[in-house]
Amino acid sequence: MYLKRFCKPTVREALAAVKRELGPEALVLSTELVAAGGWRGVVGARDVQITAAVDREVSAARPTLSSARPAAAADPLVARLLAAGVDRMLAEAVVAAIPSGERRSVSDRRLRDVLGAILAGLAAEDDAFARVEVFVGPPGVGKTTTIAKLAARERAGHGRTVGMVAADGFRAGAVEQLRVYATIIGAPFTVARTPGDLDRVLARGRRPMLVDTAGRSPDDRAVADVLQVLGGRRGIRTHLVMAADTSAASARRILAAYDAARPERLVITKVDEADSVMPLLSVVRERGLPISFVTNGQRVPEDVARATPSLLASAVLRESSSSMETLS
Ligand SMILES: Nc1nc2c(ncn2[C@@H]2O[C@H](COP(=O)(O)OP(=O)(O)OP(=O)(O)O)[C@@H](O)[C@H]2O)c(=O)[nH]1
Ligand SMILES: [Mg+2]
Repeated sequence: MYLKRFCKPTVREALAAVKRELGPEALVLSTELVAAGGWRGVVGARDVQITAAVDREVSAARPTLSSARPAAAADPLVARLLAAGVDRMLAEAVVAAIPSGERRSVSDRRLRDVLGAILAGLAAEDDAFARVEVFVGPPGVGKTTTIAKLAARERAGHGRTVGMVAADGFRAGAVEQLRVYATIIGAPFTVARTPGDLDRVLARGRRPMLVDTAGRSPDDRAVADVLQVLGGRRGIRTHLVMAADTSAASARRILAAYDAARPERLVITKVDEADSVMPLLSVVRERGLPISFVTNGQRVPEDVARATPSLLASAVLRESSSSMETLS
């Protein structure tokens, strides 16, 4: 057996290189995200590293890699799931759930269903908005855009109006962005410039309110004040927003940083831009934090959906997310 590693910016390119060099019968043994080489690595980019094998004589020019894990080759279905970007633990769980007699000819659809069933506990599947839904998270992950998508959908799809609240009054630009959306959508819009303001707004409103916060460190005094007001009220559901391509280490750091906000839900954004949501999902599985919404593009309001088991499975398997609208 001849083994070789391929490092490319995307899974697609890595698989193409495997095919080109080893031929179509090559077997993928493992897929991992590794730091990219050269300047891309310096700026934090990651490559996909695929270890593949082909059943032929080892030539002198192509030494065997001693570190490859032969166990994966033992089950072609595990290898197929690893190649699709699923992590090893999950891949093994999926395979264990499929009777051995069926494993040879299992369809993509069946794999997605089994994976969905395993991930089902992660889909929050809330059926309505809480009276106050707050969105917190690092800068630029898509908090404001997600709120706009949700408010616009509620208006267009159900004829219901939800209020939009900018709790980050200390940043003029961010407030204006939400105000413009609120005007277009026709949603009531309030700016809470101080924690006292926010307290009054939350006490007053009866319809569901979507509260936007600044993408700043939760250690920031102003953010901490906002979180304190929110933490003291009932009927509030806090969503931590993270981008789909967040690494496992960053996800752990962000979860720790936003612990004070007591997030009860996770929103995963920018699935369309991510090579893999697997590192983030692995951490979320450890924590058992239910996922409320998934976003997969910049379009308001189209590119958002409530997380369902099948949507999460599709995101892991990097299936076309065009099915998102029908799933929401
Ligand atoms: N490709 C893609 N882009 C997205 C998605 N969601 C949001 N964006 C883009 O990400 C950028 C930042 O979005 P915002 O909604 O302003 O992010 P934010 O978290 O409110 O940012 P701050 O308020 O600065 O912390 C915008 O250009 C959005 O269009 C998504 O699902 N996919
Ligand atoms: Mg914002």
